[in-house]
Amino acid sequence: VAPQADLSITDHASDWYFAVCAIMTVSTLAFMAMSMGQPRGNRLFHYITAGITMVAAIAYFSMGAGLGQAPINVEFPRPGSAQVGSAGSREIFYVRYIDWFVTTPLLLLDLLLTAGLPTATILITILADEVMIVTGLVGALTSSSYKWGYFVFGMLAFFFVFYQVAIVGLPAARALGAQPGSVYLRCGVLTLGIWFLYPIAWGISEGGNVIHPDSEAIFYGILDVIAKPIFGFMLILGHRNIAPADLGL
Ligand code: RET
Repeated sequence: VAPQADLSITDHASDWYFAVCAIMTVSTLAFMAMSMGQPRGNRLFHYITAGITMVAAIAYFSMGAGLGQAPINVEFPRPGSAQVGSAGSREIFYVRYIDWFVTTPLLLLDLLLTAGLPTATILITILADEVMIVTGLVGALTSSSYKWGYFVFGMLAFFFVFYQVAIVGLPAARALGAQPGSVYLRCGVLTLGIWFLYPIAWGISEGGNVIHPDSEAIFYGILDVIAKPIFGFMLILGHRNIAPADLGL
């Protein structure tokens, strides 16, 4: 296996991380500006979505500065690295998980409120989501192969979230009318399609130590831009044609 390119973008003051920080910041300002064109009672989805990108902007600021990370011991360094077969270390950006712990429940709230689901259904889905993120964090910080145990718990929680969004949410959104049905379908498909790639990124980064942390930065960065700002614009533009009262809000 050829050595993997070391782009030195996870060392310190990374332009890539700061670029994603800028995208998140500009999106936050755009969502707040868009809210001003609406009566106060119609701003719920703008506020939730702006909160999501604001938290991400701060997480990316931290990672750009080389902060919010800690090294863990890795027994089998990635293929191609000079340390193959020996012990080494890998930086784990735990600040991602602090971001996700706050923002993934808000993303689910955006989606599940659009489907008008009962409070109990929304709460249990968010609880499963928090289990998914925390097991991912603890697994990422674990050096021994017990980390894969945490990954399995996280995947089980993820399947529960997936089920609620796909099987429970879609018919509920459609029952509310053509507009909520179509916004939910578009945003839901985007969400499930993108969220599915996170455990894959985890498996080859924090999990298996297969790709360089620089590649991890690019992988998660692209996913985060699609899952937060792009999802957010789709959702907010879709809600222009839906009255909050139609969703029971
Ligand atoms: C982990 C590892 C444990 C198993 C699973 C995971 C899924 C994470 C997901 C994260 C989504 C993050 C988003 C961030 C927005 O910018 C924790 C990686 C299933 C789905 C949408």
